[in-house]
Amino acid sequence: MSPLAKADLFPAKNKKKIANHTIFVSTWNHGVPANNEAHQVIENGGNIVDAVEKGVNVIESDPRYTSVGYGGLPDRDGNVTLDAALMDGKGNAGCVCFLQGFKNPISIARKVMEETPHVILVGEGASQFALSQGFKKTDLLTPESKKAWENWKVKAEYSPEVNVENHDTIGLVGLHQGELAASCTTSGMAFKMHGRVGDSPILGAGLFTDGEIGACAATGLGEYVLKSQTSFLVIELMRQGNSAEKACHMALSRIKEKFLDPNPELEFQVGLVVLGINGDYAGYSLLPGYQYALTIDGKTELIDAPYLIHK
Ligand code: SD4
Repeated sequence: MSPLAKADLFPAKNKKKIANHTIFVSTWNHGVPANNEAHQVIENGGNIVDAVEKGVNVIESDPRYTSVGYGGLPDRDGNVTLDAALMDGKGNAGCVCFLQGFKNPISIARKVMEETPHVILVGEGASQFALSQGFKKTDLLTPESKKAWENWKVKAEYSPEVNVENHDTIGLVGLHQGELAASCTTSGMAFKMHGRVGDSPILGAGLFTDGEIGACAATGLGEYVLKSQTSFLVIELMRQGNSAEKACHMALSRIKEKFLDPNPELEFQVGLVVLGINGDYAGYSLLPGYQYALTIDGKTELIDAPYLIHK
């Protein structure tokens, strides 16, 4: 039997030519400043990995966003624990999970990618690595996030909210001169169990990049994104010739059929951003209320995403 050609094993149907534009797509309203920064990095001569890292750094460092980095809401014991990952189109990737005391976990994830033989570092080991790379320890709990935790403790009920304040995890996917990359960073679900890690730092779930096809990132209730390998699935559906929007629709339908349809009492949000090598982009969510930011050659808009479940 003759060996299968690569094209038979991984057929990229409808492969279109590489888009000659610089495009960023990111989750939620905080995607606007993130995309703008990412575009500026390109303008200043940076590459696509620099752009998706520095773009989300802006949100990580801003305490007004209580779902990412500094000022992120803590776990139920009052600890801010961060997850982040970055992946380029060649399959290089770095991830940090359950990281405490550093403002910019995405930059530490990038160092894991570039400076270690590994892909994922967690907890204390990730902290030691960060210190060895010159990152400074910071207290991430702001007076506001501490107060929110103290208010939560009065009832101490864990119930993930849909579309919290119109921001959540930031996932950013970008394309420049035929190079793709994705980043994803979060403080995870507010008031989660200590030690919980979500989808955001896990390749295939919270993000995935294939340089021949596209890049995808996810936000929302990570447990279901993990169990569905949503970002990987979206890219594989695009490989089969589906548009970015159709691939999102199909991947979110998988979550609905598997988890929501059999359990009518369940309600949770999952939102996606996707960008194909050909410039085809989409944002899509399970429920209404999700927005994504789109920047094409420096022009940014915030878009209400189409959604799957119309009640
Ligand atoms: C997670 N997807 O940790 C992330 C962020 C989040 O509601 O908190 N979503 O599950």
